[in-house]
Amino acid sequence: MGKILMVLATRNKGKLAEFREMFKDFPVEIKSLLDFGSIPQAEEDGETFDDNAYKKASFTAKVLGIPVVAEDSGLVTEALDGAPGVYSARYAGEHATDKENIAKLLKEMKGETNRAAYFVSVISVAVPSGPALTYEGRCEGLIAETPSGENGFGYDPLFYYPPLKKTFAEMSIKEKNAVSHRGKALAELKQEFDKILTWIKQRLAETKPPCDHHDHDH
Ligand code: ITT
Repeated sequence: MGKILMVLATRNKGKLAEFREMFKDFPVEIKSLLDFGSIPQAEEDGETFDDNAYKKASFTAKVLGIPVVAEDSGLVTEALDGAPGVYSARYAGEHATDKENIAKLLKEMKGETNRAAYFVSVISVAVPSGPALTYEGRCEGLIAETPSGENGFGYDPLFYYPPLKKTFAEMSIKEKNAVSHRGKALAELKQEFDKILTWIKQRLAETKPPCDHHDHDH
């Protein structure tokens, strides 16, 4: 059987690698926006992860005219009233690097004894006509006092996961996927995969013009 194409509306290579690892035993080929050259970018101005995941997925599905998967994620800390939250990617400024974001978070957390935090991942599967399905995962941990580890991306060197006594940056992709916010959301997506494909087919059939039966009926 041929592979099913999954277009992931992301330019984040770390996310892409985690999606690919999760689906490596599935007949799925994952492409990202990095494979499409320059296409318009969705505005990520939502107040919630849900809003932004849906915006990215539905906008890109409309632009490309095919079903699209998008993910919005971020780090939520108790001590900073939820920051960096939906601003996680640009916490230290519009085009901030991971290093700059880490430095800013460490500065803001300086002297805080409450280091509790969690990561959230919301995955949205959208068709060009608008409807979407949503999956969510969370992972609780602590903000470390100093960065540790080389793997992963974003805030991984600062996110300490007590059950494994490691930061996310000290884990392999496989280890991280087994416990992370994204891994949990992806596990749900995988489990529901057949249902999602059926849902997509139904949505695509609904939006076809009523008399457009030429291809299959004759
Ligand atoms: P796309 O919108 O192109 O997918 P992005 O990096 O802008 O990429 P988001 O808007 O979802 O993605 O921002 C998520 C940010 O949250 C990300 O840039 C990291 O800073 C942080 N983040 C999310 N998941 C993470 C993870 O597993 N490990 C470390 N940091 C993470």
